[in-house]
Parts: sequence; structure tokens; C-alpha cells
Amino acid sequence: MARPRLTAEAYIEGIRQGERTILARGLTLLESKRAEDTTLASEVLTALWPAAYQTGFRIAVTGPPGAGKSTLIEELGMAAIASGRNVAVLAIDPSSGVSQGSILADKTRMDRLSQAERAYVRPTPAGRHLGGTAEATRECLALVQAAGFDLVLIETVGVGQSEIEVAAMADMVLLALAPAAGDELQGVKRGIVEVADVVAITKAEGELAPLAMQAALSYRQGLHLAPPKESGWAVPVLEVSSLAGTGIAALWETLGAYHTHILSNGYFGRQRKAQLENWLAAKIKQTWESRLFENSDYPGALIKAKQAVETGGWVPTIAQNLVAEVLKVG
Ligand SMILES: Nc1nc2c(ncn2[C@@H]2O[C@H](COP(=O)(O)OP(=O)(O)OP(=O)(O)O)[C@@H](O)[C@H]2O)c(=O)[nH]1
Ligand SMILES: [Mg+2]
Repeated sequence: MARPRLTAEAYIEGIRQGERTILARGLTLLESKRAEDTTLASEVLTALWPAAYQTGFRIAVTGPPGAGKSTLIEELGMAAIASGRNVAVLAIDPSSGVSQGSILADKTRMDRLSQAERAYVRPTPAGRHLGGTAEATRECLALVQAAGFDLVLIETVGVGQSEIEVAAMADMVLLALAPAAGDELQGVKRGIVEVADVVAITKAEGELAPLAMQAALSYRQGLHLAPPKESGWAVPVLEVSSLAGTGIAALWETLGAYHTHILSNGYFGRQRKAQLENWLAAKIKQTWESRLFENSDYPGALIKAKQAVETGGWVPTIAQNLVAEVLKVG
């Protein structure tokens, strides 16, 4: 049976009160592509937006499939709660556009964190179509923060562009890597290491411990050669084991140290501002592009512009005006 629709007021108040069921429905609303939901979603988002503006702390947890991200998030989440934070966990695979369904829920339930009073783990049941886009996640961040979860952990699988996109909406990037020998380290994409603020070598226990130590050493050396970060922060490499519970407290402390560092040198605010500007620029581009593509004069103008360039000897910068004309309103 369909649930009755909530009013904007009900969403806003419910989320402000930290009511999880309303928060969950609010997140679904933001991801909805249905026309009747968009006005409501805008109203709710607009009201709750100030709660997320320049507040909270968002950590993107990225790394290759199976690196131990979810297990680590559970441990970090519990450590965060113990130190008085309210924690939300979101999962995203922005590269797919549609969520693969179950980055979190199926494989790792985050049992303790899910049941903790001060945590909200967003369930992502298999097969359910979620927005999964970077944009929806940006908006979802505002909602979970408005519901009182000031620390948000965003899990993303480090494939393709996804981790770069998630980095663009987080205050810091925690890169989780399972220990691997020698050349296997090279398998990790350069881009992902470049955006990392802290590297955690996972599964550093038992017979994997020496391998983890070796991997950590190798990354430390590699990072030593990397250009300094704009945040003025030297990227540390830590060894952790979620299984044995070792290194978690040190990692949690390091995340806190990074937060303090960027708050005190102003990088936090500058980065948030730059992220908003980039998001705005992307939205403007998207709006105008879709206007262009929806315009029936566009295909013809494009053909003319191509001909002008290919056979007419026009400079592309001038030929593009033939297409730009299409957007002239009036
Ligand atoms: N030995 C050991 N195994 C671990 C540890 N942490 C996670 N694992 C195991 O590694 C596997 C992957 O763990 P996940 O936490 O699901 O890894 P993930 O990076 O979230 O995986 P995806 O979301 O599928 O990319 C599971 O079988 C875990 O039990 C650890 O500290 N030590
Ligand atoms: Mg996972």
C-alpha cells in the first residue's frame, strides 16, 4: 500500500527532530526523478540547507573493491560515537548513475553501527534503484547533517572517476588499501592516491602484517615524493586491522587532527566554497546543454557548423556561433 505523501513541513520538522524514518524518506525524495517530487524536494532542501552550509565533517572513504572499506567504516563509526559524534554513513557509486544496489548493505551490514543510537547507516537494499549520482549525494549530505549527524562517512568503490567525484563533495579523503606486494601497488590508480589525505593499509594483522608494513613503507616513500597538498597537510600512511581492532584509535585521531588542521588554516571553508562554485558551474552547464539538445534547431545548426569547419575553412571558435545562436531566447 502506498504511504500517504508527507508535506514539506512534515519532512522538514521530522528531519530536524532526527527522525530516521522521515530522514530515509527525505533521502529517497531527493533521489526521485519523478516530476511531482521535485518541487517538494526543492522546498525541503532549501529549508534544511543552512544546516549543512560550512558545517559538519564529511569523509570520503574510498579504495579498491574488497579493500575493507565497509568494515573500517564500522570501526571508525563506533570510535566516532564513543567520542561524542553523531555519525551517518552513505554509499555511492557515482560512476554508474544508478546504484549497483548494495555497496553496503549486502556485504557488510555494519551491524553495530546500524543499531547504535547515534548513527544512521543508510540501507541500500539490492535491486532498489537509487539516484546514486554525485549530485543526489551532495544534496543528501545536507539532509543527514540537518538531522543531526555531523560526521558523514561516504563509501565509494575506487573505480573509474567515482572517487574523484566523491572527493569533490567531501572535506577529506581516506584511502583504504589492502596489503599487496611490490608491483601490485602500481595497480592503484594515480588519481586516487593524489586525492587521498590519509592512507590506511587495512588487514594489518597475522600473516598479512609484514605485507602491510611493506606496503605502508612503500606508500610513505611514494608520498614523500608527491607535491605538497594545498591544505598544507602531509599525508600519513597508517596500518590498521578492523579484525584485530588495532590502529583504529590512531586512525580516528588522525582524522580528527586533519579536521582541526583544515579548520584552523581556513582550508576547510575555502574548499567548501570551491566545491559549491564547481557544483554551480556544473549545473549551469548542464542546464544550457539540455536546452541546446532539446532545441529542434540544434541538429541543423550543428551540421552547418561542422560543414563550416570541415569544408568552409572556418575557425571552430567562430563556427560555434552558428550553434550558440540556437540558444538565443526571444
Ligand atoms: N583479515 C582481515 N580481513 C578484513 C579486515 N577488514 C575487512 N576484511 C575482510 O575483507 C573483505 C572485504 O571487506 P569489506 O569491508 O566488505 O570491503 P569493502 O572495501 O567495503 O568492499 P566493497 O564494498 O565490496 O568494495 C571481507 O571479507 C572482510 O571480512 C581486516 O581488518 N582483516
Ligand atoms: Mg563495502
